[in-house]
Amino acid sequence: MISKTLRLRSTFIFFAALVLPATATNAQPPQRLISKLDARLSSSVRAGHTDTRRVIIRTTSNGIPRLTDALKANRHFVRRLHSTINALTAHVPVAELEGLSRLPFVESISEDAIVRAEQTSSGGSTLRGTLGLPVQSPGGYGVGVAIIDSGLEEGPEFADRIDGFYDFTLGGKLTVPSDGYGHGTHVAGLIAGNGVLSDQRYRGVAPKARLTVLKVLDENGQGYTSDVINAIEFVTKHKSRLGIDIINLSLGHPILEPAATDPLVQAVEAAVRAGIVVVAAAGNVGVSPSTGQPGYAGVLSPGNARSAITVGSARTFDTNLRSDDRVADYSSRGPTWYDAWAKPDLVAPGHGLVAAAAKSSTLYVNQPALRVDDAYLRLNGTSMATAVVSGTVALILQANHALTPNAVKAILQFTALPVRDDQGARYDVLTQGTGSVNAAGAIEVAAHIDSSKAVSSWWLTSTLDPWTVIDGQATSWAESIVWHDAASVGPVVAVNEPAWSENIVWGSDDNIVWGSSDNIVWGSSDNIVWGSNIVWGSDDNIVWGSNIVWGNTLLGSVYGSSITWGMAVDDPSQTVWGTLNGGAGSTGLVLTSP
Ligand SMILES: [Ca+2]
Repeated sequence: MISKTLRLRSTFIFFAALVLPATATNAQPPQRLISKLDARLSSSVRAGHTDTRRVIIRTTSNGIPRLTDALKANRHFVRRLHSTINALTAHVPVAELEGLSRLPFVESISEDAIVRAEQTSSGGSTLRGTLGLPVQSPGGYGVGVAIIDSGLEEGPEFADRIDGFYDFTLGGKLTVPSDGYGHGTHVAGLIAGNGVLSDQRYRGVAPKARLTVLKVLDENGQGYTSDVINAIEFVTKHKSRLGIDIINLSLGHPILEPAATDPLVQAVEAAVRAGIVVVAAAGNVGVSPSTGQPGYAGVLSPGNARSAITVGSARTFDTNLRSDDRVADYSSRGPTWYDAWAKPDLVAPGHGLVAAAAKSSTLYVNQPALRVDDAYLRLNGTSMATAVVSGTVALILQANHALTPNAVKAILQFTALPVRDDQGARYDVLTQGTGSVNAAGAIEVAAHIDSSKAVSSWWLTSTLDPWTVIDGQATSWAESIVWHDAASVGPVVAVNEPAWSENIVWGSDDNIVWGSSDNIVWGSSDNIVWGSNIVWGSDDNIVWGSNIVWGNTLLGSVYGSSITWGMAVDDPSQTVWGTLNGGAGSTGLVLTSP
């Protein structure tokens, strides 16, 4: 019992791979903004420019008619209406911008098109855009997110949306919010920061969501498994009272035992059974330290919980466009140790993301190179990607609050947009899951589901096009999910499957029938999905040779000599899985400990 307790209190690995200090820049001091105007427009107004600009003006929810009247009265040309975001694009002389901004129903004025180029060059401001989301909405209104992390530093980015702060490094005491490390505040900012300190440039994914924060990591980003479990249990027990729909876990530790006995996994599974969507980081250990090559089996606990939504990190290169995205090398790949389950479930933007800074935190104080505009930090990692998915889940639930965690996960996988490598080939499913999160597509599906339809019947209320247009580029959805070890192709989210109506453990029921579900995720040992550079079973080339992650001693003692899994490969679909090689029969794969 004593040794068990000690092992549970294993140290966490903190996932935000820090951005290295950039070369010194000769940045100009930030210019104070004129209220409601973006930086360039503020500068132009101050300089007394006399030209006319093309600007995007956002209004309060009912402000568009009054704004249109005001513009027409001054004979200004309204170019385009953006009704879903309560905005329009118009041509307005610089000299009139400040006066226009004072109208009570005007929320902000931004330069059109040119602002986007500014955002690209400065980076980090394309998060909502690349998710297919307008700047202003949706915001996850009415949805509650529990963030189990290093805490949170209060500020205008979160205003009055913090429902409670519980310090589980002190046994779960209800206390005043704080964040000694700064990681939790950044995660919270990505999920729900309102961008008020950047004129919405660094607005989070669900800026109307409510937050409950449970501190489990210290000022160095470390904590104990037991504290995390306590926090998850607390949230699960008080789900209704606290109004929590989602748990964000941007943390984890090496997988030390099968999921069936892993206590952290069990806590996660219990939370999901209680109806909470749990989003977990895959880990940042995708690269073998000995070879510098991406490798497999680096997913950490609790990312090995089948019902969790396990998230890897994609690089967006600060463009909305999806075709230039790549999976980050450091993003942990599947399969999971012991169980050999397919993970991650999907990837999400996680690299170079800018979000709220905790100004008293270790990260902010000791790492000035991470700061952006004083009020923000730029961080990388699957922690950040996890937060992006948690925010997306809040938007999905806002669109349809009746969806179960399994249904939410299926929708996320089904609508994900597959990412391709430099050669144009799809990353395999153990690297990216089904693809990179597609908030716009996922919301569209969720909004068209009638959850009152009988189990096993069609529940979509209209026909949907299985693609999403982002930055003018139409990209097809993955249109598949991974259930157990099989890739299921077909209209799996169009029907109210038993697995969507009940909170059974994801992948546990072999009797579910849908589409063609025989496509095993990984191939035979001769046709390994992970490419020629990685030789499975050789401790020089794989992630688990790393002392940081596993440690030879630990592996030897926990593991014994080997584990084995074998999967028959039955007609895998090249079109779905890209790099997966076919071929019937399999000798199975044998993992040997280093
Ligand atoms: Ca991009």
